[in-house]
Amino acid sequence: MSMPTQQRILKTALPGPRSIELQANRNDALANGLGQTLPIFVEEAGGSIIVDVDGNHIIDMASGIAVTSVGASNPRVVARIAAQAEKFTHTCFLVTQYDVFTEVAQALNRITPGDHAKKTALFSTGAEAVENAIKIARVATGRPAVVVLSHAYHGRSLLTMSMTAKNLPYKEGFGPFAPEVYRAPSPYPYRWAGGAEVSAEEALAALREIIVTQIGATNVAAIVMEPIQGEGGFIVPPPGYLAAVQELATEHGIVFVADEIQTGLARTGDMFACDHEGVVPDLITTAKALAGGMPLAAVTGRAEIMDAVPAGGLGGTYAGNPVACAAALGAIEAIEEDGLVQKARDIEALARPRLEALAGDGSVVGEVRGRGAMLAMEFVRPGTTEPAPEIAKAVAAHCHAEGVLVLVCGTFGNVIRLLPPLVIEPALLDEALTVIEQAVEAQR
Ligand code: PLZ
Repeated sequence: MSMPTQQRILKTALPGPRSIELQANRNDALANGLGQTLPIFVEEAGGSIIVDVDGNHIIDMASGIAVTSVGASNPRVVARIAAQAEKFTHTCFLVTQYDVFTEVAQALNRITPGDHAKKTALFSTGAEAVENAIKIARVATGRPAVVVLSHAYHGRSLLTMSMTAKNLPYKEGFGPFAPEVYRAPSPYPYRWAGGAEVSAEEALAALREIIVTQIGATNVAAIVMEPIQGEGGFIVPPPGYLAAVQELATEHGIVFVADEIQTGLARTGDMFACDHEGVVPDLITTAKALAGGMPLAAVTGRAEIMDAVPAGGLGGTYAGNPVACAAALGAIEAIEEDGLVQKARDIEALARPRLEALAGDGSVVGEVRGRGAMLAMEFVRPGTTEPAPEIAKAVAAHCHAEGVLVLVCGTFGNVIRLLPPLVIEPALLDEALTVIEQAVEAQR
């Protein structure tokens, strides 16, 4: 296996002629509902470089939405995939079993927050993991209601779409939605009503009011939260908030589910974002970075909750596919052996000050936030906090034209997020940041 040169190389304008050709076929063959960020077609990818069909080397600041944290085509992952594929690719774990499934479960039981007795079930996608966490919590509690936050993203299936906050493009026209989903205000310090910095107590009071007064705590099966909201705009709650939510959940026999699908597995500079504040959720959902690019997801949590569903109640034809499980063992090994938690912190140390230098009075950058290698800039009309999605779009387009792949997110579409592979070389990160700085400067 050859690793592409870890350098930005532009041979054509982006997209190049070959990508433009393939785009025409794509448009003829594919359903319109499938979106795209950068209309290039990929030939190969390795480390933090994506090579397109025109030979352009693009710096990856997206990791396929926080998936290839160990780098694209990580050798440990690729070797395990190849070895497993040689042996067998599928049996369906519900039919005949294989030990690599158990090994992934053991690893997750070990690395997730808390040292209580834990159990794991594996699935294929993040949405499936969240759905199953709710199934488990409902059986364990005998209650129906699910409480989520504004700005939340939990998936595109019926239940998880219902839990997702943003209408366009995720929900418009797709109703009716799943019942018994309730929403509390997200503590979004930059945009809390009145412009005040929200305190953990204030945000908790709003959550308590909805749970205790409106729904009735004895009707609530689960509170589901992303410890740092991802698609919603990399929103970091005030310190102490998550711990207080876990306490509230425990007080009322509610299952607290931390959706760490985007934040998990070293991304934020801790193995899990909950670790940063010593929060131990009852259940935790993982996916994305878990298997270095193969589709694998998990629910891990307190053994007594996980065991509430009788045999046969959980599963899926592909749930815990052996090739994906083998990839996960490679990815977890890379995270642990190659010190990727520390690498995420190093990325923050290098990137954050440079992003922060772009913010300030009269800047289009209203706020820089995030943690570890999960960093974002929120764009506003200068001198206000009014969202400026057109500026975020222009900055992203500038970066894309220069061969730096960044992603836009946020409820208002005005946030640029950086999710580089944790293995990114400092020189390459430095170059990507220079392009990003130029793109922001061009908007001043
Ligand atoms: N929970 C916190 O971030 C996936 C969505 C991409 P799946 N986020 C990327 C898109 O537009 O479809 C995500 C997440 C959190 C759940 C999910 C869902 O994970 O693997 O996409 O189903």
